[in-house]
Amino acid sequence: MTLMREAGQKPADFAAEVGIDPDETLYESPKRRARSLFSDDLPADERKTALSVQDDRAIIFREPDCARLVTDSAASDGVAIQMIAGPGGARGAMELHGGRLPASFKPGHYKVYYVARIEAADGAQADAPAFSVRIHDGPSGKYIAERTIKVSEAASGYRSFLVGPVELGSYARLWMGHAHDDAVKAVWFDRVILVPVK
Ligand SMILES: [Ca+2]
Repeated sequence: MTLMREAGQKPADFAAEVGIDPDETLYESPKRRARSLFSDDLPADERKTALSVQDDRAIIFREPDCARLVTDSAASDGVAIQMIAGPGGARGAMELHGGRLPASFKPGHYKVYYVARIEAADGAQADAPAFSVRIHDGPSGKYIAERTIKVSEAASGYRSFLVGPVELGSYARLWMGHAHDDAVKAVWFDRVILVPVK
C-alpha cells in the first residue's frame, strides 16, 4: 500500500486495474457511536435542560478541501467536523440553521455552547485567534453574538465555549469557522449545546 501511494496511485484505481472490488471501507462515512449527552465542563444545573445538537445537522462549507466529517474518538459521538485553512482566504466553516434543529427545540432565549478543540501549530502565540463563532438572527438581519476564541483558551481536548445568551428562532444561523491563522493547524467542531434561559 505504501508503494502504491508513493507512485501516486489511489487504491481505488489499483482495484479497478486488477479487476477487484475496491475496499468499501474507503468510502464509508465516519461511524457514529452512542452519544454522550453532556460535556463535563457544563455547569451541573444546566445539564438538566440542555439540548445537544450534533454536527450531522450542520451545513459544511468548503467541503472537502477545507472542512469535512472525520472520525474523532474524543468527540461525544465519535464524529466531528474538521476545519483547516486553504489557499487564499479559504477556510473551513460550518453552520447550523434554526430550522434544522431537533424537534424538541423551541424558539426562545438560550446560552449557546460550541464544543470544539484545536491543534495549534508549533510556537503558536497564546493570543493568536484559533476559530470564530457567530450567530445571525434572520428577522433582524444582524449578528446577535460573536466570539473569537484564542489559542490560549482552546486545547487539544474538547471544551465548551459559551456565546450568548441570545434569542434563537427558526431563522437563526449558528456559524463557526477556522481563524485562517498560521497559529492553528486544525479545529474540530463536535456539537453545540443549547441551554434555555428563563
Ligand atoms: Ca459530533
